[in-house]
Amino acid sequence: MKFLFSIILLLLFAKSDYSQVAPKPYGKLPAPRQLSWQETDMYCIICLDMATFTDQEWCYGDDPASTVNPGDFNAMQIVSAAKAGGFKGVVIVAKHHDGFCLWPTKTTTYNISNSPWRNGKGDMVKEYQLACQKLNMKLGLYCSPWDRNNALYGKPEYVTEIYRRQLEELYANYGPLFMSWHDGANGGTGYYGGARELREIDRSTYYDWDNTFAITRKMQPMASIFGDAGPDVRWVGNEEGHAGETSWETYTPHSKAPGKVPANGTVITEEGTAGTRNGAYWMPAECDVPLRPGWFYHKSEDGQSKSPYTLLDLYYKSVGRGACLDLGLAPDKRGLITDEDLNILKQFKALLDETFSVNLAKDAIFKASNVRGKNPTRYGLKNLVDNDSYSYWATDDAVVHPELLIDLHFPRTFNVIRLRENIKLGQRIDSVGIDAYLDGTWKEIARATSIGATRLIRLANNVTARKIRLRLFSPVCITLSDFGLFKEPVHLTPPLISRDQSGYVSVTSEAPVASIHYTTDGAEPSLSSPVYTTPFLLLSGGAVKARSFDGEQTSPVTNRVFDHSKTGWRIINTERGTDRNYTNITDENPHTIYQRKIKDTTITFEPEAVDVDMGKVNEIKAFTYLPRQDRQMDGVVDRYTFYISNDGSQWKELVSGEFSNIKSNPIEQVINLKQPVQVRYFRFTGQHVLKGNSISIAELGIQ
Ligand code: FUL
Repeated sequence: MKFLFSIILLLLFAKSDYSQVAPKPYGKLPAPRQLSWQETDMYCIICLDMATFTDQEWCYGDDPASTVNPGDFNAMQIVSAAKAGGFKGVVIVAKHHDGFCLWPTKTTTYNISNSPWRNGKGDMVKEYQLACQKLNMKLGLYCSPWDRNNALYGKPEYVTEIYRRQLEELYANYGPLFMSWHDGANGGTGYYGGARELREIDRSTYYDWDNTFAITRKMQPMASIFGDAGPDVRWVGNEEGHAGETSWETYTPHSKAPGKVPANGTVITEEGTAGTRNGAYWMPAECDVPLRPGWFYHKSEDGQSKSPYTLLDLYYKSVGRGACLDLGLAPDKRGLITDEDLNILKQFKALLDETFSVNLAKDAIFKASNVRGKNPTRYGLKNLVDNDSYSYWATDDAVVHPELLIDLHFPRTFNVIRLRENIKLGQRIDSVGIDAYLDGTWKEIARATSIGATRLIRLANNVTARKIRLRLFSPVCITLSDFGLFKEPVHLTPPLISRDQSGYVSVTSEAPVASIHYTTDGAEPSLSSPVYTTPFLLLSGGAVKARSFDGEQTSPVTNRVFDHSKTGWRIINTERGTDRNYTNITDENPHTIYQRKIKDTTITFEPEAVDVDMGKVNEIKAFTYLPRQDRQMDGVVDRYTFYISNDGSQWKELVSGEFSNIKSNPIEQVINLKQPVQVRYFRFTGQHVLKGNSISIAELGIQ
C-alpha cells in the first residue's frame, strides 16, 4: 500500500515537473549584450565634429585642428535633449571620416587638444560620458575606421598602430559602453598626411575584424558591435529610419562571417532591411536616420527637421518592427541642440506618451486555446500584460497554431496593436492574424509577420470592439510576452506641398479639413496666416510652410524648401541621339530621372555634362543636385564640377567637389557658393558615378 502511494506521489510530482519544463529555445538566440541593446529601443547618434564647422557632411582630412571650437558646448544640454525625446542612450561620434579625434588621443596630433576649445585642455568624449552618468543614459561610441587624415591609412600599420589603439583608448577611458559603432563608409580620396590621393582598401580583410572585435569583446563585453553586417547589430540598409514590413531578428549576411562585408565591399542592403528567417546569426537591425536632412549641422537646413509626427511614424517602422531607432542629432556650431530640434524631440515624446501610456487590454479577460502544461502560474495569460518582456504565455510543444481570445468587458476604441515575444527563447512566430468581433461576426483587422522583440501594428482606421481574437502561426510552441491595444490620438495629417513647372505651388490635404494656412517667410503657420485657396506663384524659391486646422485640431507643419523656379529652363546640349528624357532634369518631379542608357557595359564611364539655359540671367547662391530617389545607384554622381557661362559657349569652372554620403543618404545635395554669381547658363558635369557608365539626375536646380 505504502509502495503504491509512493508511486502515485512520484507520478504526480513527475507530471507537475513536466509542466514546469520550459520550451526549448528556437534557432539563434540573443547574447546578453544584445538583449540589453534591444531593451534600449531608441538612442541618438550625436554628430558634432569637424564637419559641423566646415558645413560639410564629410571632410577631407586637411582642415586644421583649430577649426573645431564649439564656444558654448554643453554635453548636458545635448544628452538631455535626447532624453527629453524619450531616447535611452547616445552614441557619440568620437572620430568621423576626417580623422579628427574629440578626445586627447596619443595616436595622432589631429585631435581636440590642438584646437582652441577649452584652451586645448578639453576632452569632449569625457564630458559626454559624465553627462550620460548624471542623466542615467547609456553611452556608445563611434570611431570611424576610415581616416582621411592619417598618412598610414591603407597600410597594415594604420589598423594595428592607430585604429586599434584608438579603440583601446576609448574602451579603457569612457566605458561602460552599450555600443561600439563601426561605420561602413570606408576608403576613397583623402588628405592622408599630404598625399592627397585615392586609397581603396579591401573592406572584408583590411581591418582584420576578428582581431579588432576581439578587443571590443575583451574590454567592453556588454557593448553590442554595430556594422553593416553586424556582428551584433546589422545596418538596416537605408538611412531613412525604417526596417522592412517583415524584418527578422536573425540574419545570414552574404559575407564569410558577421562583421565582415563581402569582398566586393557592399552588403546587399535589401537583405539588411528584411533580415533572414531562421538566419545563421542573431543580428537585429538598427534603423539610423538623421533628424535634420543631413547628419551634421547646416544652417541652410534649419526649418527642415523631421516633424514629431514623422518621428512617430518612424518609431512604428523601426521599434515596431523589432529593430532599434538611432536618430541623428546635430548640435550646431555653438555646441548645442537648437531650440527647434529640442522642441521636436519633446513633442515626439509627448506623442509616444499619449499613445502608449494606457494599455486598453490591461484588465481584459484572456482565454487561450492552450496553456503550457496547464500551468497558468508560469506560462499563463497574465504574463501578457505585466510589462515584463521575458515573462510569457507559452503553449504545449505540440500546439503551434494557438488562439487567444481577449474580452475587453465593453467595446473599446483602439488603432494600435502591440505584440512581443520572449526573445530569450528565440524568434519563433511566423505570423499572426487579428480579428475583431464586429456586428456579430469575426472580421480580420490585421495581419503581420515577424514579431520578435516588438511588433506594432498601426491600423488605418479606429476599431471599436469588445472581443478580439489573435491567431498565431509558428513552427514550434509560442512564447508570447506581451499583448497591448492602444489608441493613438487622432492627428490631422500634414498637408502636401508641390510646385509645377510654371512655378505654381499647390497645397492639398489627404482628407477634407476646415482650412489650410500657409506662410512663405519661414514663420509657423497659424490661424492668422493666409488661408490657402488656389495655387500661388513662387518663382524665386524659398520655404513654404503649411498646416491644416479643423475645430480643436491642428496638423503637424509641412515645410517644403523650393529651389529657384525652373520656368523657361532648357537643356541645350541635346545633340546626343538618345537624350529624350532631358526634360526630367527640370520637371520638378523627384521621381523621374534623366539618364543616357548605354547598354554596352564594356563602355566605361566618361565624365558627362549637362548644359542648362535658364532663359534669363539669375542670381545663383547655390547649385542643387537631386539624385534618383528609387534607391538605385546607377548613375548617381558622387564627384561633380559646376561651370557658368554668359553665352552658352564659353564656360568658366566655378566649383567642384564630392557629394559626401550620397550613397547612404541620397537627399538633395546643396552646393553653397562663396559669392553669389549672376549668369544665364550653367553646366553640371558628373565626374564620377557610384555605379554604371552614365550619369543619372532627378533634378538640377539653383537657390
Ligand atoms: C554614415 C556616415 O557616412 C555619415 O556621415 C554618418 O556618420 C552616419 C551616422 O553614418 O554612414
